[in-house]
Amino acid sequence: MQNKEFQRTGPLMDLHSYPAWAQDMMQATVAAKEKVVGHELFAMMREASLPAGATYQFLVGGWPVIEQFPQYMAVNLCKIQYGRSPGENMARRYLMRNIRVEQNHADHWVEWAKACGIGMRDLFDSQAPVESQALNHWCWHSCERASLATSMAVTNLAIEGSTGEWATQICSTDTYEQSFSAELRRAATRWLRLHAQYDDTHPWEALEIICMLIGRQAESKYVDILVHGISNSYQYMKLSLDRSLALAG
Ligand code: HXD
Ligand code: FE
Repeated sequence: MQNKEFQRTGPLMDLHSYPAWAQDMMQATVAAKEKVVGHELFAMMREASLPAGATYQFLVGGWPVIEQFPQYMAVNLCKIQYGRSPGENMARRYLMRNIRVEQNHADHWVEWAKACGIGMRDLFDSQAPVESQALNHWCWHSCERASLATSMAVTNLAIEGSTGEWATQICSTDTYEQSFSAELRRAATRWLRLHAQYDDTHPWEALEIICMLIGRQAESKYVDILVHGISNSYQYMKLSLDRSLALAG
């Protein structure tokens, strides 16, 4: 048992610091991730050429996930028993700390929407299309039914990891930021800037926790479940983005 435990020695943000099964898992999901990160909607947002209707669908459709993200983490927190393993101890700290951090992120999404002319009632009362609701449903399903490691992979690793990358792309030029009036600029892009990768360690910390929970070796059946869960998150994100673009057309 002892020798199967994973304790990271290499740098946090280097895939080689993780067990071979985790490297394979990341490799197996990279294509699905690229379809999110490289999505046309984000490219248009970066160029400030996204039609207002698509911006509306994106911000309104994404809201349930933003609002409920800390709640998914809270469900995962309930799976943990203090002191049971180093992985659970680290997950406990991570989840408690980041639930607090996410408190502000919902506020920043509301500000982003407001700067785009979308009021709180639009966010709170609009019925998002099922294609956009699906990501939220998937997150609840996973967090309520799957293991701690699997549901952290579905949410903290897949959703926050890819989000770090697409937010970085949008922030890679100042075109989008400049498309807002000077007094709205900062508030409009705060959510994006906070999620833009640069030194975002969150998804890596999630990967480290997942590896500590599972260990140096993983059964291939379990790796398949993780790969499937991570890919599902990317596919649901893409589904929502596709629908947002289609509805604006
Ligand atoms: C993607 C739209 C189609 C949903 C993006 C979800 C990003 C969740 C990031 C997480 O940290 C929660 C938050 O509000 O900051
Ligand atoms: Fe966040």
